[in-house]
Amino acid sequence: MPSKKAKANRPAGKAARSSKQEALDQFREDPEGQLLTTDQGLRVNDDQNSLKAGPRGPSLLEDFILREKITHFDHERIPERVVHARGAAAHGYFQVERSLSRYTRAAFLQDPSKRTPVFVRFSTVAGSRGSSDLARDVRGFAVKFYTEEGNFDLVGNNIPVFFIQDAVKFPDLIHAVKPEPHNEIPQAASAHDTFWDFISLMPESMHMIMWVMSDRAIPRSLRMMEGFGVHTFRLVDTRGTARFVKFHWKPKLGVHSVLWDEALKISGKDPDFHRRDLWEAIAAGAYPEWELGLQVIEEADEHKFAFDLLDPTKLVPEEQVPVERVGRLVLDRNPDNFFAETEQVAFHPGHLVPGIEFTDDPLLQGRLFSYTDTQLTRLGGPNFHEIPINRPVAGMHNNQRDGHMRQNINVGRVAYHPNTLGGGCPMQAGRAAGGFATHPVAMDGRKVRERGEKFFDHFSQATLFWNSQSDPEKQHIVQALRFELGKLEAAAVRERMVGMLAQVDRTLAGQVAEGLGLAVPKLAGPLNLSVPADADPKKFQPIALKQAAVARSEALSMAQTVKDSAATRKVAILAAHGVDQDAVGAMQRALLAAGAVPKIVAPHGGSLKTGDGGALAVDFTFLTVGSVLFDAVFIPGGAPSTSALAGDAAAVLFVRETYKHCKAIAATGTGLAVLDAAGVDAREVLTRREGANGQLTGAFIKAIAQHRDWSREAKAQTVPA
Ligand code: HDE
Repeated sequence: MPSKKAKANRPAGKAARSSKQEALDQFREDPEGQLLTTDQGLRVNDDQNSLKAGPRGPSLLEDFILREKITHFDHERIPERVVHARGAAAHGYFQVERSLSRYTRAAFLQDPSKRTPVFVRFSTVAGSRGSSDLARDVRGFAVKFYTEEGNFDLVGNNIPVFFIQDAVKFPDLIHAVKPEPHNEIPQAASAHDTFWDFISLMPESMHMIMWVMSDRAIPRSLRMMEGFGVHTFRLVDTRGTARFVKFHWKPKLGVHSVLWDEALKISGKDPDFHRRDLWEAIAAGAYPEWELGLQVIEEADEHKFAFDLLDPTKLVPEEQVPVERVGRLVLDRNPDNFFAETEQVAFHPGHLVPGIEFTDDPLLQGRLFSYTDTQLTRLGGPNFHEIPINRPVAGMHNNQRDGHMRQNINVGRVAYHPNTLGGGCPMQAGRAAGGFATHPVAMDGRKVRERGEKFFDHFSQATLFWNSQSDPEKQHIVQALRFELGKLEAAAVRERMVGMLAQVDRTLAGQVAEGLGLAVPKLAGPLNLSVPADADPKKFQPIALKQAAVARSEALSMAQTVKDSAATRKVAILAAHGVDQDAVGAMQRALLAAGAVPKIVAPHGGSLKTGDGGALAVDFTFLTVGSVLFDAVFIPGGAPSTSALAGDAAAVLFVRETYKHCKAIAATGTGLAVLDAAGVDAREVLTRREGANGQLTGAFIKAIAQHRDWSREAKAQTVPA
């Protein structure tokens, strides 16, 4: 029976619980009103003292209660994921908008009235489990759909391409980016020699490098990221017609990022920034939402593109194949227990349902091996599918038996197929009964260690990405590369990287080189590639730059993203004793009505005396938060309050940083004095010296929805902070 407490944890007003929630309920503990027991159910009378020979004597080995408790504690940790160790997850559901029967037979994609339960885990890649959320990194975006035909996992990222083309290079890539092995420095950062040494020898990584040096790699929120299946997959319909497909997740709140300077500071102020943001939004009922997008390509069109559909370092420009929006992903419930759910969930790109299949992408093919293999070490054996979070809601019946920590109690004497003694059960399922039958893809080839010819076009999509960026985005890429390469000790690696960037775009290379104090090589030098022994190096040179079919792709820039809502944005209202309560109240009401989250930030905790003699509760102090944890700042008037703030270095820094990071700022009445103290030009922000605030609040909310005013960026650099 689900416990009272478990019921209380569920979002109020939700429709009937999903089958997955019901399945999880069986395993949910209810400690409320219970007596303490050992693991064997023995009630414990003293949990404060171990058993000793006399009050001051040695502990006794026979104390089985102490031994059981300590032994369990000693084994609490399991190996963290070798990549994607740092993660946060949530439950929710997926629903198609209309049947996708024209593309796929997958049952969960047929009926728009049906909600399929999901568990979604977001992650960074390089850092350890305890690392900062704000590392410059690609983010994992892994979705487990608990469908009635079994689990389907879409194990993707927030960037549509990858560093490498072939699985055999994955351990090298990860060894290069992880902390260097001799001193384990740096944590969760690519700004070090081994990473760039490897990258400077891997021209195929240049497209991905453009993305990870862009603001995409430092999201404002996990709720404001796109997701991508990365590889090309296949959809197969009931008639057996197959089509290629690229999967996309489009966030309802748009794609937004922070600045690198903020990322560095957030890592200090709140390294849990992203997981806290996800948790708080769900707890507040502001459920994160994405639309599922499909780019569907007929099999006959496989070779129509300048690039190879099997190459995971290439994307299909949306101008060439539009993204069809077909369904909705909503996250509406936080996990009950981080370890049991977020840590123990096991994803696998080979967890498929009939109607969805993979392709021969050589990176994906390697992944099909890796994910089960890694669980054997991480989760300790072959029964990880029995852990509640991994169990399918569709029944599990087969002749797999035994192994570490087996939980199912299989009955009867038959554990083989075919059999007559078990009535032939469990029986194979025909297609009509949902049996998975691999699409019979034609294959013809020699056994070789080679890549398709088009895989060697390494730069044209890197150039396409660069050309598609807005000016501020380009500047951020240049700064990111200056930062990363500026951290290198090996000068030769730095130079090699500038040479590599010159192949993408000479202006880009020139700007990066200028920051590093280097010159851009006149002609791109011979690329020092890793080629197989005995191979003809010419065969491994990148092929000549092709004229890309698309010169610019709007979808690759964040400039045109959704900017219509201030919902869930955090707004700091700076106040001290004597603050103008009317101004605070009006702004709070307007922000709350827009779905934003106003918080009072003051020089001290407790409450403030307002100008009209009332009291205002303080949420945070300048010591416990920083401007980087907010999206915008409002400075209400009230002479005693604003003169205290103008004289408080922490408050002044708060305002300066908000300005420098191009966020919305509003000030009313004597609040303008605080702008002055911060050296912020009042003409650049929203102000109202006196009178009603109606217009100001509206303009402020609009400015927050815009996310940032990048036009301010260059000027803001001159304000000292
Ligand atoms: Fe993964 N990857 N990966 N990966 N990956 C893992 O599996 C691996 C790749 C991705 O939240 C591991 O259970 C290989 C691409 C995500 O639990 C491991 C290769 C993409 C997650 C593994 C790749 C991903 C993982 C570590 C190259 C984007 C986190 C723990 C052949 C499409 C899932 C685990 C979660 C996790 C191997 C490349 C996404 C070791 C060998 C490309 C989102 O099995």
